[in-house]
Amino acid sequence: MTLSDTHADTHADAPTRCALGLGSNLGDPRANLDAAVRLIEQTPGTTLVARSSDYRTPPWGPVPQDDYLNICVVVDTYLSPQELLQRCLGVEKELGRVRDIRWGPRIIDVDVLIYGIRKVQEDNLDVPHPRMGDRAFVLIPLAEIWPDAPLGDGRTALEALATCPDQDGVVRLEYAD
Ligand code: PH2
Ligand code: MG
Ligand code: MG
Repeated sequence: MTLSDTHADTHADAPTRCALGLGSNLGDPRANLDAAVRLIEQTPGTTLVARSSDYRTPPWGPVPQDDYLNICVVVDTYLSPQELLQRCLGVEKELGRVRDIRWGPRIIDVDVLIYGIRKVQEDNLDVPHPRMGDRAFVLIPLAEIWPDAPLGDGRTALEALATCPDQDGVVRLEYAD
């Protein structure tokens, strides 16, 4: 056991590079994503390193619903994995998310995708996110800002894109303003 294993990450002497996946398909998705990124930026012990472009993505999963806007952000944080998760849930709550249908429409979803090279398997948190390697709505924005992101299965985000299905439906948005 190293010294750092004995301390909460909050007291680590170096921050951990993490990736978060954000999505919205209710209300004003662009405004929701912007508001979520602002809240993430304001998180104590956390620095925003990069934000991807916005992508319009077809809804994935069994629930018929509107297209999503998806982005990824990279942060360096002193928060522990659980603290980071709680912050993500707090951001969702602050923006008015109500949880009802699994995989259903949402004002905002903020998922912890990657926490350094750590594997975390707890009741409420599974990191690296076990399904990100085959979800174009996650991989495309992630590879844009962190191509070398470690997916936990030995592949980087960019490598996984080579075999990721459903990429055609994902459209990078360019705003006039
Ligand atoms: N999130 C889901 C279910 N389906 N589809 C897209 N395109 N983007 C998402 O973020 C998304 C989804 C549940 O988290
Ligand atoms: Mg979520
Ligand atoms: Mg999600």
